[in-house]
Amino acid sequence: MKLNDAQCKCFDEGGYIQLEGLIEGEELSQLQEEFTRVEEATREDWRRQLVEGIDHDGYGIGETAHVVMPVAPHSDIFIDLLEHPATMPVLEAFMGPDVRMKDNALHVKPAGTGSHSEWHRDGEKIDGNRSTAWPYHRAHEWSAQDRQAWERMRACETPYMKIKVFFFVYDVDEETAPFSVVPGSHKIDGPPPQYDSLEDMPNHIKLVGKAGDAILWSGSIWHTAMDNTDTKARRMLLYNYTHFGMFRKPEFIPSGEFKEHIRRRSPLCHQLFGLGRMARG
Ligand SMILES: O=C(O)CCC(=O)C(=O)O
Repeated sequence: MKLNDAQCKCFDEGGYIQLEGLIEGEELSQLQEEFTRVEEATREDWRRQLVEGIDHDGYGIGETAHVVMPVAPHSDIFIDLLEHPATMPVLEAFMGPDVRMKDNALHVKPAGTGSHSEWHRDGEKIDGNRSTAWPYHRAHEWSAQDRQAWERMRACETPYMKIKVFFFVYDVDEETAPFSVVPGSHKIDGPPPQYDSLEDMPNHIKLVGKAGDAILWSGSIWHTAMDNTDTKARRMLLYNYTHFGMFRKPEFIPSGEFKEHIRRRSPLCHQLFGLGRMARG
């Protein structure tokens, strides 16, 4: 699935896009089943971590979020979503031919919990420094072949450094801690302003939707999770993409049996896991 010109403009100007109904019917039921299986299987570990003390992470692991990172080794269905045929063309059109997964997670935000984040934009460690710039700083170092591939696939002037894809596994309403953004803020310099209440951020919008929808967003956009004031948990799958050669934590680099498993999958999958670049015709 390729975005039309209006959708491309919308993503580039707004810094995000929501794609509806990417997973439906039997596939959605299977995804929900697998999600529940992993959530149940890891619940005790999560509770233990809460008691023993936890390494709080960008996704808010703690009382306000049950997070399983990485989730990919838990089921092929989670790997399928990493290389989903509707999201990959968007990632390539805005990032280029060397896109690679940085991290992936199952994320449950329990009913009645406060937000696990504040308004922020994601930063990346670049040459030892944390940067929040949205253009990819090393695109000028691409090989001639990559530059040609980019000319064929690109839908924007300058490749983005980071895009994240969040799949809604169940419906997300205004009360269900919706992921929220300030459209267009991905190209503004500097950190977002802070307010006493997350709700006070001017011009923010709450990205609500149905199970099976996905939101794709620039890591540089001002964003946060809202409070979950609902009686149901928010359940999402999070995929984070940067470029081949950029930093990632060791737990996201496949090893052992899982690496062999990935080797049996598509060339695109090899690339996304960083096992090797995919040939581009
Ligand atoms: O869980 C959320 O909605 C917020 C996630 C977030 O802040 C991030 O991915 O940087």
